[in-house]
Amino acid sequence: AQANAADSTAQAAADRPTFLSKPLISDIYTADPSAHVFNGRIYIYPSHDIEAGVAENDNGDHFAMRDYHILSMDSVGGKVTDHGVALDVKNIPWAGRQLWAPDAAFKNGTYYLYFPLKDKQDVFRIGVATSTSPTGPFNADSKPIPGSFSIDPAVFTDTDGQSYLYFGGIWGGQLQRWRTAAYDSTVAPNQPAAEVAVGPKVARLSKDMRTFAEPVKEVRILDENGKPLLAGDTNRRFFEGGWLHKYNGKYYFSYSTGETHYLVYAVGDTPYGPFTYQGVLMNPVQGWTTHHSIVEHRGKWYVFYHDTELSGKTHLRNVKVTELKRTADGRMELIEPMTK
Ligand code: FUB
Repeated sequence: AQANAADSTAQAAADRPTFLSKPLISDIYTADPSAHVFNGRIYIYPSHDIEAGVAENDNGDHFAMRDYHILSMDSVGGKVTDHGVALDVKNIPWAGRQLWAPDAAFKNGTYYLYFPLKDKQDVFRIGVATSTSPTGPFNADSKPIPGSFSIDPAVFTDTDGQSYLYFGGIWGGQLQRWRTAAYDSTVAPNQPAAEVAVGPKVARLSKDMRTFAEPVKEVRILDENGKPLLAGDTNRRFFEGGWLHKYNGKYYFSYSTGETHYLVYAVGDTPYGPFTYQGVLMNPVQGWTTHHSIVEHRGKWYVFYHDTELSGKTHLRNVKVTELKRTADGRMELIEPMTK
């Protein structure tokens, strides 16, 4: 019996995954890390996961987050500082529930925090809050951004100073319910496989960074033949968590494929696309979701992402970072986040 117990302990140890990177902090759960470099320092704008006691379902009700903490570090590998509560749902006038993945931007002396939140009608909208400090505290505008909907805002500021807000996520993120200008809660989460997949959205931001300067546009993601990706192409089509960065004059749009668990990317010639699918950037992590950002710091590029190493639970995640490497022609090298 003793030999059997030793065998099964050894087997359990052998079955445990080996992770590529360590959690950046372990005293709170964090996810969806949007990283930016402001004044030479790395700031991370993550979700703050909590055990809210809400049963798990396909709508993501168990992701019942209530505030944001901002993290910062001087450099990757350096000490990570948790700056405490930067924005609490109780201080957002239009709040219903669920503070999901945020992002941030800086313009003309002000820091802008963009956040998805369900309004009092249980419809996801995107709000904005401002601060004079990258770590807050942030003051939320009294209403969401007019015309905004769904989740996962990501701001990209181009070299000409124009800023764009990318957003959207299907299933619990409600993007599929906006096939027309009117919200329709009866639309099924999964589209018929042969339809063109619902795409993420983009709008240029006004100078005030609080409103859209133009009607919201669909971001088109094409295959190698110039055809739009189809809904049934679940290994490649957009699910949620879009991120835009520029490298060598090209625009890289990366995102999560959701239930197939990949981070993938597509490349285009303008911030609006169209973007042509290129391949997988990161293989599946431990946990159902992964959500990432890509940022350059001191001449190296990094991918911030999350998994569930600390908790083993889908809704209690921890943020991580790893270096992004590219081939000479600008392709991203595949990241393997764990060995099993
Ligand atoms: O954190 C809640 C949701 O999970 C995010 O908005 C998605 O991107 C996924 O990471």
